[in-house]
Amino acid sequence: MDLIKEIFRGNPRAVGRAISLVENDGVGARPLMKGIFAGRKDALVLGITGTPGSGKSTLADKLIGQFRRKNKKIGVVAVDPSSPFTGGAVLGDRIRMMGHSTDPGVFIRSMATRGHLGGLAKSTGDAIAILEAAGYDIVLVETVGVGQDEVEVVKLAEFILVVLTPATGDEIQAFKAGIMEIADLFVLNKSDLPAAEKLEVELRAVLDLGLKDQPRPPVVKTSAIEGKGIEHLVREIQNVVSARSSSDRELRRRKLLSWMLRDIAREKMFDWLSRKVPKSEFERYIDKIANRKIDPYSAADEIIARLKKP
Ligand SMILES: Nc1nc2c(ncn2[C@@H]2O[C@H](COP(=O)(O)OP(=O)(O)OP(=O)(O)O)[C@@H](O)[C@H]2O)c(=O)[nH]1
Ligand SMILES: [Mg+2]
Repeated sequence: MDLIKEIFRGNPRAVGRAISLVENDGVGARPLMKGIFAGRKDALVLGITGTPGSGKSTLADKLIGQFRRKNKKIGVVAVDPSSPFTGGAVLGDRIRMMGHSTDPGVFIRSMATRGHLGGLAKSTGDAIAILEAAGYDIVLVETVGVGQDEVEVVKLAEFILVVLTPATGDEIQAFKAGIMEIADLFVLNKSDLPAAEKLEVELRAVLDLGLKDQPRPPVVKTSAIEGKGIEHLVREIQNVVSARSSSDRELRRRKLLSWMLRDIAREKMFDWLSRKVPKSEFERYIDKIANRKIDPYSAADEIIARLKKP
């Protein structure tokens, strides 16, 4: 089948095949993405991040339900950075959103790291673009917010929800670095648990300290498992999004695209480098570094200098 044409027609099988192709960086992946970008529409891309087990998938499931009531088509990309060994988490994500698996307005896909570092962000970015091309109005990206890689992935979203729960105590401390700054909204999930009030007080205190001169992102309490607070959450998301001026949105888009371009360029440079510099040369440098004959920075400079020579 003509994959690009079928994607633009919204054929979910074509979408699935295209995502597999970019995930494996298979033959045809690059021309495919060129075709996709040429006619892409913009969806609202929502990132959901938070510690393992904070209820991201349960929340995504409830958000899907809410958006479907508004007749929006939803694509979900659940990213599992820790694979290939933890099929369990991905399976859990799938099961938790199973209620929507037969709905043609919903497309759910999990993705795992196959290749090198950074590859995940690239293939997730491609998957988002494919879903946008297929006409999904909203794309949810679920990722565990722990490592740098995951932060990179969630930055692909134009609106980031950070999920906290009272179940894990030092979460707020951990989140202060990195994730805190990129949150557009905080979800206090599992608010049915006793320590929810305490967490809210702590979070607001941290936000007051950390974000002195900036507007505080909204904090919304939910109990995803009971479906509580979801309507409020959707309203808050819409409030923040619609309060953004079109120039704000444009700026954000450009930031994402420039970040994506850099990522692709970096990857291509690295491919090129790996082809130009034989493995044996790398090995020789590694020996020298190990024997303290040279430091890695100077070694990298030497390799680059050699490549620059005509
Ligand atoms: N008490 C309570 N439990 C919840 C709530 N939301 C989710 N859970 C439970 O928390 C567990 C983890 O939920 P998931 O939705 O899989 O969490 P997740 O963040 O997607 O987990 P990973 O993808 O593995 O990181 C499940 O047992 C859920 O039933 C909630 O609002 N209250
Ligand atoms: Mg999950």
